[in-house]
Amino acid sequence: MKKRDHSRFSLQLLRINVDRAALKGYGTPIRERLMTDKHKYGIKTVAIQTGLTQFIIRAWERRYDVVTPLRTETNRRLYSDTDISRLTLLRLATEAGHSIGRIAKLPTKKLQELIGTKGTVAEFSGIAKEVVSQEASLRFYIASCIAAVKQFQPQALESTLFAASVAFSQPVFLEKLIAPMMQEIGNQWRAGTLRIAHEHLATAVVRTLLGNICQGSDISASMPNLVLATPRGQLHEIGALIAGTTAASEGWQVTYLGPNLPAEEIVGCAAQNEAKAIGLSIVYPTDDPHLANELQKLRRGIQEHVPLFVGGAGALAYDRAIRAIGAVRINDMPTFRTELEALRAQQNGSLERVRGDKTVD
Ligand code: B12
Repeated sequence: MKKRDHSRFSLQLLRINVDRAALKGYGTPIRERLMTDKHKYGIKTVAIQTGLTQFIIRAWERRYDVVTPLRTETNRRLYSDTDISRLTLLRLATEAGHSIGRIAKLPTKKLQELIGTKGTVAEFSGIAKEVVSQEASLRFYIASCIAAVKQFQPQALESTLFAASVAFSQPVFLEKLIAPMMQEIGNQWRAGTLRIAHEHLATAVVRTLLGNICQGSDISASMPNLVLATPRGQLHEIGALIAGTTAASEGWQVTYLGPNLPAEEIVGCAAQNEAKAIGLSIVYPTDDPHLANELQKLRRGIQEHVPLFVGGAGALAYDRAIRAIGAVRINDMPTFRTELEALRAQQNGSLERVRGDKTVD
């Protein structure tokens, strides 16, 4: 059974690339650009890669001359990697609140500064190079996401997250972008700079995106099943979804049940699915007197050999109850990945042994 590529769910690799011509300023003559920069993308592809609509791209070209695509004999527009980079930067800058009219003519470097991605520009002899460090890039994606949330723009949040899911590996996307972004939203909510409505909008978009990734991927009957939920009384589910997405990329078939599930429901699903493991997320509250009892019910209901993993910011508070039922408390995603991998290897091993025995028979 193959593990999935961490960037498997990406439709196309969107990278913030720039060529030497772009670094010198965008106004390089067309003939020179032709020699250095291949114009090979139609407007549909550019729209997917930049997160802009075709309508906006045409309007920005017409009104602000933001890029100058070449034309085929049949008058179709053809864009280059540099055009895609520039349009992406313009989108992020406008989503961060800058007016397109004011920034349309800025050179690429200035645009990067504007959205906080001023990194060391790697100068190589090739054409397309990554221009921003991963950290800087993550910062601007998080900033753009929060800007979209502040403006109540779910589509902008969705397309920025989509672009980020393409730009980074899955562990980086989940743990260095989604998790800190949600934490930042929580901090701003507590500080009063974001409203509950902002947090709800962000949660809805993130929930749909992660839900689609973790449930919508190639499901094969041979993949072991992991049932994931949050126990009764626990309403925070993004951590569980991050764990589910991680498990899916490790080759598990994930059945995500959502938040606030009574133990008997988790047990029923695990039995029907012949689950090979169960994952729970605990965040808040951290002093629920009923939770230990829920955990015990769960342990009693599932088969002895099925491991139970418990993660989440609030799990430590229930450490005793977790130990008492022989569950494994997980502190970080790399550990979860290692545990899942070991479990799968162990199960593959016993399968091989069973097959071996049958051959002897
Ligand atoms: C979104 C949100 C909500 C949403 C949740 C919606 C949903 N469908 O999930 C709603 C609106 C319901 C909500 C409600 C409340 N919330 Co709230 N919420 C948040 C917020 C902003 C994001 C939560 C989140 O997604 N975090 C990001 C995830 C990625 O972090 P995580 O869960 O810890 O997961 C990480 C790891 O722990 C691990 N992990 C998690 N689970 C699992 C499972 C397994 C198996 C594994 C291996 C790993 C793992 O993976 C993740 C990546 O590293 C947080 C802010 C924050 N700092 O988290 C506040 C926060 C958790 N909420 C808080 C509070 C106070 C509340 C309310 C009491 C507010 C109120 N006054 O009503 C209620 C409580 C409701 C209830 N009865 O439980 C506080 C909790 C403080 C505390 N611990 O004491 C926080 C921290 C906000 C804050 N800064 O004050 N909230």
